[in-house]
Amino acid sequence: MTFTAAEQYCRQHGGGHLIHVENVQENAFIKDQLRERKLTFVPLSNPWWLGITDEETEGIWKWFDDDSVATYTDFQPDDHDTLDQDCLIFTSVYDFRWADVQCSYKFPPICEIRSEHIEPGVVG
Ligand SMILES: [Ca+2]
Ligand SMILES: [Ca+2]
Repeated sequence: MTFTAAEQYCRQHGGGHLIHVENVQENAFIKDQLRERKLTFVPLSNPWWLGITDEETEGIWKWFDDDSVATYTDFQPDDHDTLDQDCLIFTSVYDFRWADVQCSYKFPPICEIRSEHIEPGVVG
């Protein structure tokens, strides 16, 4: 699903949002979870949406849930300031560092409800 559809999905499944990664500990936790999952999805780059975008101001990444500017980020090098790529994914291509892509691409969401992380495989 697209970035917008993914956020909608999270709201409709438990009232959460696409994941907001606050700090290095949370990021490491999620990356570990993603690494443990087998690469059964197509494409095999195993992409997952984060709840963040720089659609409003190019290069200023804001979390979608509370409109706050990201303080902690884990961009894969040299790939977070492309004009037409305003959304971010975790992808195994970069060992789950964050890569920017077009928001219209279709990837699965990682939803977050408060401090719990719920992945699509779990919620159906
Ligand atoms: Ca969080
Ligand atoms: Ca951009």
